[in-house]
Amino acid sequence: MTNIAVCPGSFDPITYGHLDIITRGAKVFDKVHVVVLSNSSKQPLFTVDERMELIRQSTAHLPNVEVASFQGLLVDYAKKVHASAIIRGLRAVSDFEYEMQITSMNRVLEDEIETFFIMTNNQYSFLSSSIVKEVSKYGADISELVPKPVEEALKLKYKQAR
Ligand code: COD
Repeated sequence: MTNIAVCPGSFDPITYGHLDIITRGAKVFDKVHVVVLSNSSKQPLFTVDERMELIRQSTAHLPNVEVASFQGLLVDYAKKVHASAIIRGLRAVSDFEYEMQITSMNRVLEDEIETFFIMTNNQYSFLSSSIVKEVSKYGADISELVPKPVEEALKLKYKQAR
């Protein structure tokens, strides 16, 4: 039996924190689908296609990772690709309440799919897409926080916006 997991997120844009949980998930599951979904409480900087391309470039070295996007419910995507698991990352206590809420909602929608949490690597415990965008906007060095293609895409985005 192939163990398939979905690693969902906004990935606006992918950071080393995301990449760390994707990499660790890919060691445990036979296949990991990294899927860009819409979070109705967030206004994205990058288009869905841009986010997917940045994830593709950043995960090209991981042969069992596939990148996709989906307009709709996460559990519907998981069923479509026959995934038995959802992978999420946990940083701080502040993540817990939100994660518990969406995990419970997903379980109400589909109780056959289990959510697994991967604890952040200490090195990335403070890291989020929002904080990267915030400092990048003012020209800070983000080379330790995001893969190279993301660093370049952010430079371009903010130069165009200025
Ligand atoms: N270390 C470890 N994990 C991290 C780090 C880090 N530094 N940074 C981020 N992560 C984890 C997050 O905790 C999360 O688990 C994952 O990476 C993705 O993070 P984001 O911020 O890119 O993605 P979110 O939280 O905005 O994703 C929310 C979804 C888009 C998955 C959600 O809104 C969704 O499922 N939307 C589709 C509609 C749906 O099905 N809704 C029902 C559920 S409410």
